[in-house]
Amino acid sequence: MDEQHKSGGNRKQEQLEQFRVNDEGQKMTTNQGLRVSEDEFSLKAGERGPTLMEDFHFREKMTHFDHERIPERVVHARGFAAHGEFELYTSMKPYTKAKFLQEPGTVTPVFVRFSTVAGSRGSAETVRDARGFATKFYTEEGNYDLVGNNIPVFFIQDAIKFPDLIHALKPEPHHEMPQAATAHDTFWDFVANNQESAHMIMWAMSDRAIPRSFRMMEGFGVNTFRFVNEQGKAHFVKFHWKPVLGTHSLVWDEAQKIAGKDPDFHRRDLWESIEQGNYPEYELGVQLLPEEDEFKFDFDILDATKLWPEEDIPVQLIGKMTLNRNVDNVFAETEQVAFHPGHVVPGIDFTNDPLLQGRLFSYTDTQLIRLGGPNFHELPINRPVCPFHNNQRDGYGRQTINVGQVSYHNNSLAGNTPSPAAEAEGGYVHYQEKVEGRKIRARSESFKDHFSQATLFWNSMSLAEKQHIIDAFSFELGKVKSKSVRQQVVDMFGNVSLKLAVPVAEAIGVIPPSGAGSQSSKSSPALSQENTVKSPRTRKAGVIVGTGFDGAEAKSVLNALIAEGVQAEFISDKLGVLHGSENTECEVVHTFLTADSVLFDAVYALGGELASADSDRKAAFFIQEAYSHYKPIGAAAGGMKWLEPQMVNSPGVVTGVSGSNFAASFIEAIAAHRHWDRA
Ligand code: HDE
Repeated sequence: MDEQHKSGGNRKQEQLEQFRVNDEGQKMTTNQGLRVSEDEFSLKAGERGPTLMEDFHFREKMTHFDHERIPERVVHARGFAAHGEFELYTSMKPYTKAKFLQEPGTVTPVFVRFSTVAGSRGSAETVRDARGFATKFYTEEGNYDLVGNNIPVFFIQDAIKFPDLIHALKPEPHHEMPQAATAHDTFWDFVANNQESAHMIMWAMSDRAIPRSFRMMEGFGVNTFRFVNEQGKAHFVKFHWKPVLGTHSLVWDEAQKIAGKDPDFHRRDLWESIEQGNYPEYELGVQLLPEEDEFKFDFDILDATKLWPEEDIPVQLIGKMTLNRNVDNVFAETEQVAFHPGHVVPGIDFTNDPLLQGRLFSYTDTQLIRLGGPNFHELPINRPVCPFHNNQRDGYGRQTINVGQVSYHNNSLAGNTPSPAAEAEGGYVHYQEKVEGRKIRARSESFKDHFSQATLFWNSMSLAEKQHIIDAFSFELGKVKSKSVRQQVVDMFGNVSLKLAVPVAEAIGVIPPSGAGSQSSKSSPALSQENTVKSPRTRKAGVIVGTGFDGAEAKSVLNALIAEGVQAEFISDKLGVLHGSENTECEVVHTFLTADSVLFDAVYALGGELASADSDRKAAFFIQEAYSHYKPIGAAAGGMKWLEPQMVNSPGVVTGVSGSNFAASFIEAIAAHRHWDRA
């Protein structure tokens, strides 16, 4: 194996380095390289006179500025990205000949963009929505894009319905409201009249749609792909990303408040984690299905509204991705990156999944308008790390200088090159699946069950998760003005479970559905976040502190927290250094004005004197709000004064004397993420 590749000597970073420019310490020039002598005043006819046409510096500067914006993505406009590496643990040789999946230890540079779907580029990040999870692997055989979401299924079964779905989901066209939200009439009208959406809606109404962090969400390829090995044998494959920190969510009230307090909450979390060296990690999983087993399930494996239950088809973890470098420039990298599920390498192929088939058209098409022409593959972030040669030429912004006379094939003047490569030379050969049929606009009967897996998802949820789903439906439909649409949706979800539909109907003033509802009791424990990894690492604890705090307690508790990877930040009524007993001091980095409990995972009430009774009220409110969001709260001694009596002894509230096992219990409470049994 190429040594550089094996060690991960990140070839993509080396390539990008050639394009990075640091302007610091340099003289200012025009784009032509001419040094500029004055940048404050335009060239005028007299000090109080009109600006002259001749002022090329003014014209260049202003023209460039006037053209700075490009269209935002039609979906997934709001996103944030990072660089990293993927290292293979387990050879996939028996299943695929993809080179980057052959030898354990192989390291491939990656670029990952996370996004919301509905909102525009400046929208808040903690809205209820699916999240995009798109990964570009810069492999030796060309770029491979795994363009996934954090939800394993999709709203529709056939790509032709995508424009309808998105029109219904985006702000309503007559008044352009609401922004980045599905809680409006057209979205729910679409749902009720396109019932294939039932399963995805269950996920969208669940906690999955309000992730705590990009670092704590799963990713899924959604569509069914195909692995093809050296011998030409194929397996169906579904891709998964499993976050090492587990899959965790916010609560809805908190998510809404964060949207105002810090609309950049998710990108800030990703950015800061990488800057601090807390590199986000995800394991890559595959579910593999031999072609012979295609028809062995009670759902169609090509239907993107269905998942493959992990208990039936296990997820094999084959490698790990680590995000270890922030971008240098969001526009150049995050905005200009162009993903496409059709960017594949030998050994990875498509299936007849009708959603995937349509995606294969849409992504390049959209880049042409968004990135302004056919040469977007030349942008530094999109360039493969291997050479590329063909007879494509010209177009806006062309950068490559193709030398020579010949730009066609077949030719004799260039020895008939560039020439197609044989399969053995790495030429991509499409899997020779046999297909036959009449030309027909129809959907297979095998795609017609829209409710069984929606019920499977419901059955798999814990009690708390079920209640969150009921609350989410009640919120969303509560914002729908059309009573008819509300009724239709409730009737539709009566097919999933009456335990869901009846309380929702009651909450939104429509008639509860009659009928038996689903009788299925099948569940898939892997779907519940109750069963995810629990870890205190990288959790953020807000430490409420005043002057004269207990220095001994602070030292012992904070050292214990930090040792487990918890990040502690001091909050008080003013910024600056505060002194505690035993010659201790701490630096307050947030005030009750600048911080809010929704921006923390846990609160530690350390104690000390605040400046006024008003500050004490603010400290108490901070804790109350965290409590209402089921967050862990710790108060050993001095901080007890800010806790309400009913909090003491309730789940996830750790009190006690410092020096006992207070710190250990508090850390355990932080790892648990939220304490739903508090309700
Ligand atoms: Fe996309 N999708 N999509 N999508 N999608 C786009 O491409 C489309 C679908 C996903 O961070 C667009 O470059 C169609 C499923 C992500 O840059 C566009 C259909 C999944 C991103 C497009 C789907 C996705 C996009 C808009 C139905 C999960 C953001 C901008 C057949 C597997 C990538 C762009 C990034 C972006 C089309 C459905 C994931 C218009 C037609 C299912 C993560 O081409």
